[in-house]
Amino acid sequence: MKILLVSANTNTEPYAVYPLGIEYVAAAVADHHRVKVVDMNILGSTAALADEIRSFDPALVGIGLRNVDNTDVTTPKGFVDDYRELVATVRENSRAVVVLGGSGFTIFARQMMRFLDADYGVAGEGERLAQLAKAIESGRDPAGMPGVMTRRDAGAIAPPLERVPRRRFTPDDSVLAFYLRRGGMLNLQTKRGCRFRCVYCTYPHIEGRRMRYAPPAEAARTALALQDAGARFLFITDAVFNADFEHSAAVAQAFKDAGLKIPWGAFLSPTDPPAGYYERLAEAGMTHAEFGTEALCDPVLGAYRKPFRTADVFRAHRAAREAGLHVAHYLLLAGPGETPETLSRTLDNAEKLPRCVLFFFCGMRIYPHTDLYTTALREGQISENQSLLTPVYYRNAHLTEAAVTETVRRRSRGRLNWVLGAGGPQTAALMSRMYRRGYVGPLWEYLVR
Ligand code: B12
Repeated sequence: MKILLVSANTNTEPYAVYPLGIEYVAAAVADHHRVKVVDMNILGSTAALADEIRSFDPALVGIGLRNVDNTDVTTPKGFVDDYRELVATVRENSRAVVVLGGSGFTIFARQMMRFLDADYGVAGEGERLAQLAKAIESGRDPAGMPGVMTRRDAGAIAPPLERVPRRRFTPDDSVLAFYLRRGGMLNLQTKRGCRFRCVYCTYPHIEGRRMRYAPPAEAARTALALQDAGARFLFITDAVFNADFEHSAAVAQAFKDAGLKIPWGAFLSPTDPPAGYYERLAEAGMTHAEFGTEALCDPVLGAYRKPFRTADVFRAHRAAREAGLHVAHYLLLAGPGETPETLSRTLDNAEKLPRCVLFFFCGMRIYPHTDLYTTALREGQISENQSLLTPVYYRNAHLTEAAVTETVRRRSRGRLNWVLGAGGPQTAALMSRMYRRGYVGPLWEYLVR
């Protein structure tokens, strides 16, 4: 059958992100169906989408929902109303079956099915669309298939696939050109799954807890293919790249052996690294380390259930800096356990981290399928039937988000390297001007002080 896959993401803050998830889904169905991928970042309007639908005339339209909102209390933005308009456009222009998927969908699958009035959804890994499409084509009822949601049956997330599917990167020039013009950044996944138990985090739900690895040589082949297609920077999208020191170091070694020339970056946990770890990554071309640090105060790190303590952060920071990497830390303030004293301690310690950028997120969004959700339920902050599609932030007993934002704003005055949230629209506008002038990559290194 004809399948149209739509990447619905039009968020360009901090920058436009290449739709990697849709690429995996397209590869999973391409052998048995005629597949076309469209990207709302490129189409630009639902009118243009309507034209695509009418000319391709698909029997199934799969819509990839990556973001629900920007999780930023300082400049909040939501995207689900746009998605509703998108589904309405599909309905007005075809009789195709509508299937939803993507990380944002996976977090809120039940609510999204209802809110967007979809026929089916695939929660978790979208490669399972292959089985769903087969069932639809042969007239079988897909209810009960792993990961499949129907109108009647809410279903459950499927157990993770045994292996990370091999990426079949077949460059689509128009899509590539769009992203290559804006910072030259493409992305790459070297494993799926997250074994950590951070109280607020959705990653183990989206990707599963069991880590499944792409063979390092295969990751390196993909990296080279991306480089050959024109990428000038690679972002590794793994939940936590160094969650397995051995595999991540082997991936770096494979990049080096394959002769990868372009720089790359990744999300890391500031756990105490083995000797020489960051040197090995740097020698293989890593330039940007983005640490999910969240707090610099041990009782808060404990309450967030982070797998490290403040002393580890300083050690990881030093090791990454000594290896010559650009370093950023993401901080997540006002979660459970935060008090005015712990906040001061985190900010005092932040001042002691030399030569880096700090991104401060002032408020912890409550997501279903997390321990924070259970805590917020128990504390009466949310109710069981409440939809969290419109963000609800954890209500800290001692501090409001506004008070925390004000404190961070005050203490960050005059410091270019202390950024509220991801920087908001001004930062994104500045970045896109720099991209137009030929700058490459995440660009936050220009703020390092
Ligand atoms: C890496 C990452 C980033 C990197 C991306 C770098 C890059 N160049 O690629 C950076 C740091 C830039 C980033 C930024 C942001 N991110 Co982010 N990011 C991630 C992360 C960790 C991985 C995303 C990824 O690429 N995964 C790998 C691909 C292969 O997986 P996938 O896209 O999920 O696709 C699979 C399935 O979802 C499904 N699928 C996908 N599409 C479709 C379509 C159909 C039809 C079907 C059936 C299935 C399907 O199948 C795919 C293959 O199995 C996720 C969390 C996570 N663990 O998923 C958050 C996540 C996507 N980010 C999130 C957010 C909020 C943001 C920001 C808004 C944050 C901010 N305030 O700046 C920005 C938005 C950027 C933008 N322009 O859109 C949220 C989205 C949920 C929400 N609240 O909206 C997530 C889920 C994290 C969270 N808080 O839970 N992010």
